Amino acid sequence: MDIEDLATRIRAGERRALARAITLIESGRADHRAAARALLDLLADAPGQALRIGLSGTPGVGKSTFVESFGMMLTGQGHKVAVLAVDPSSARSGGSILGDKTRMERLSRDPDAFIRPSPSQSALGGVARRTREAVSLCEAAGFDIVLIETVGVGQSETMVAEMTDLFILLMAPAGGDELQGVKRGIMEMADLILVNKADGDLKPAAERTRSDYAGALRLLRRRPQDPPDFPKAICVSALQEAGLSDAWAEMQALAQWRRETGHFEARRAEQARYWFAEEVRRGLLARLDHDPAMRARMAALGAQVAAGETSVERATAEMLTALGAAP
Ligand SMILES: Nc1nc2c(ncn2[C@@H]2O[C@H](COP(=O)(O)OP(=O)(O)O)[C@@H](O)[C@H]2O)c(=O)[nH]1
Ligand SMILES: [Mg+2]
Repeated sequence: MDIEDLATRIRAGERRALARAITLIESGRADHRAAARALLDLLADAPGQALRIGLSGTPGVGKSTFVESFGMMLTGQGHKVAVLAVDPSSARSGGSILGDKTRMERLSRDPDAFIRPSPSQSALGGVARRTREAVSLCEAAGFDIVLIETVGVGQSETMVAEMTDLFILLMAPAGGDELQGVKRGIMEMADLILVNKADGDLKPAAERTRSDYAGALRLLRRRPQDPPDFPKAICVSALQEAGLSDAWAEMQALAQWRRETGHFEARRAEQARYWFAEEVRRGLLARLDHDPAMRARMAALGAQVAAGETSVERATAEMLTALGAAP
């Protein structure tokens, strides 16, 4: 594979080259990893950083429908939009990707959009690395808006929030006057809550839900990275394409305020520090799990500890020394 040629074609904005490069970074093969690193290195100085937007919400809330209509609105305004999906459950429910493709039919045919479904991979750490690398590739290819869609399960939201500039939570209208069982941590991460399906019979419920969340957000928190009138909750209808330009105006206003106050760059710097530390931890653990010599040593020391031939403490010190991480 000619990595230089691939890099050139990505810089030229070729979507097929971009898709191939993402397949390369998704591969676990050692030679592919080396090629992926070389590619990312070649593209490291590529101009143009995108606004990175995370989008989360439980299955069925309308994420794919929203991405389709929101994405179409943005490309209509001259933006180039990349959509990446993070779905830790997709290994099990392969069907969700098919569903997404049909719901994003217009966007997937739009020459100014690029859609990449979630790789069916299990370990969240691996997904995190691949998604971050995919974001870099999309930016190198000239996409100025990167949407990362994730389902509201497990740690995937935290992971997506740690790699985006804005984190949007999509909600459905609640049936009664009760707040939906949203985890507090997610409410604390959200920069903007969009209550979707504010149309037809659901409209009054959506408005009630919106006002409940707006109240809850005000009570819940005050963060330094928010302007005085944030966090906000607004109503949208992805299906009827209503409220989308309002939602975009709020996102832009928030990003602009953060840029002017230094919070935008500070957050990116903090994220870089976070992922650096994560990757080092991951690398150490990977060595423990995959390096045959280390595994053999682990097994041998484990057997000695079990047989009472050495103490837990002594075996631990020996193992950590072997890993180059002497206690
Ligand atoms: N009434 C209404 N239905 C919607 C809206 N957005 C999505 N839906 C419907 O909700 C269902 C789930 O949508 P989907 O985009 O697949 O949700 P996802 O699982 O979060 O990606 C589909 O039947 C959509 O047609 C909306 O704004 N209004
Ligand atoms: Mg979906």
